[in-house]
Amino acid sequence: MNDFRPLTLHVPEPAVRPGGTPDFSNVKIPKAGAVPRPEVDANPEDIRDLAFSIIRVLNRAGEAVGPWAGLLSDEELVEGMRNMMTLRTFDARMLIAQRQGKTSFYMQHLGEEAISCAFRKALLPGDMNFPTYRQAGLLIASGYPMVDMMCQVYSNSRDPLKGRQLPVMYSSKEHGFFTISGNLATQYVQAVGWAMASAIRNDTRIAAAWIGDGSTAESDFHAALVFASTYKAPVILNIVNNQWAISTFQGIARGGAGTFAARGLGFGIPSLRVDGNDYLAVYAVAKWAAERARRNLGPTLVEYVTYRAGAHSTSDDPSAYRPKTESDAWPLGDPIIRLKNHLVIRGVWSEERHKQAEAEILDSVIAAQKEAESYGTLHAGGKPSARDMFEGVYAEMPPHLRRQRQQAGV
Ligand SMILES: Cc1ncc(C[n+]2csc(CCOP(=O)(O)OP(=O)(O)O)c2C)c(N)n1
Ligand SMILES: [Mg+2]
Repeated sequence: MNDFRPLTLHVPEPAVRPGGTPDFSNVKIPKAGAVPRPEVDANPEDIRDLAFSIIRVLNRAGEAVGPWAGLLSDEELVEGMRNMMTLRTFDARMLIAQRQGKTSFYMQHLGEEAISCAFRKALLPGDMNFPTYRQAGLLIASGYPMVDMMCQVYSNSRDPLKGRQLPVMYSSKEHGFFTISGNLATQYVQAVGWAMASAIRNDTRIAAAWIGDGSTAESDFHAALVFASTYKAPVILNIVNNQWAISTFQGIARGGAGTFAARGLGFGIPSLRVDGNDYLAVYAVAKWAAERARRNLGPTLVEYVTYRAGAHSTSDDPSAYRPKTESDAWPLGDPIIRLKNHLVIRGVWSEERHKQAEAEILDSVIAAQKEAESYGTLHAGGKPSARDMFEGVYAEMPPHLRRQRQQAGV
């Protein structure tokens, strides 16, 4: 016998549940421009604070302020705006297509467009992303044909992946977009391995790993950080903290660390938090991290603070686990509206121009969709050939597969 009380576990709970008033008082937001910009070769010990703050460039008035501002030209920012608007329009059309039964599944980026679109600009040709399913902006911002993306979503006769992947799990070596795996976090170790291989070959190409807040709870995440830290691999370790992992709030995977960025500190990896809804801040931080990797200074961990405004996927109903108005209460706003306000202040955008761009983009997305649908959708028209499933795995087809192909008569 002893005097101890029975042990209990601590199970974190989200601040509010459906029916409650949204509460983001736990998200401490510094003023835009307030966080210093260290040299890329700063001693990691001296910049630990960056893991607990939020780097922001665009202020409430839409001005770009502080030491992380001033890196992009008017033309580049307008291009960024169009990329984000294209991604949002693409998402909206594919969501409807899923409801119409033209595809089985879709995942949208609503509210997170700035992250993948701005990050892509900081990379060079040959660099490789190891993305999750919520970074299609990497493809859009690199000029990957939208028709090919749609054909993948429809699993039709022109699907570049021949029906082998779940919709939205794209792959394009040429566009620096490694094949997406549905097994969360596996891409994190692969990214670090790819980066190490690049260094072993004395190449100059760098890698970018991507993961969601929830998936950082996977052991692959931690294994990747060990290798990246020990060998100073040329990799950018991105964590997209969109507050939710399907119905699980970020407090579960975050644990006691305070922030996701703080995870990097125990590995001696410079770790930054950035406003994920601020196109300029995302670009500035990505550029800083890319320079570190390219100058052989090693990995950088970046936490993008954002909010998943849409459902997790077309199979999810967020009203079951969070207040309906929560996304309106998100204090970092909407990335498209924020960049729009900034462009208006710079004198290179206007309400009319915005409406015109929306109409043009919608026209081009609809045109791409018409073309993609002419090659088939889930239940109608062309499909990948059954013969395709025997191709592309072995350099020379083994006899047992040849026999199976003959039996299938394809
Ligand atoms: C290893 C593994 N476990 C669970 C799942 C099921 N699953 C798919 S997405 C997801 C949530 C991931 O949340 P997060 O990492 O925050 O990314 P987000 O969807 O918010 O972008 C889960 C649990 C899976 N695909 N793989
Ligand atoms: Mg998440």
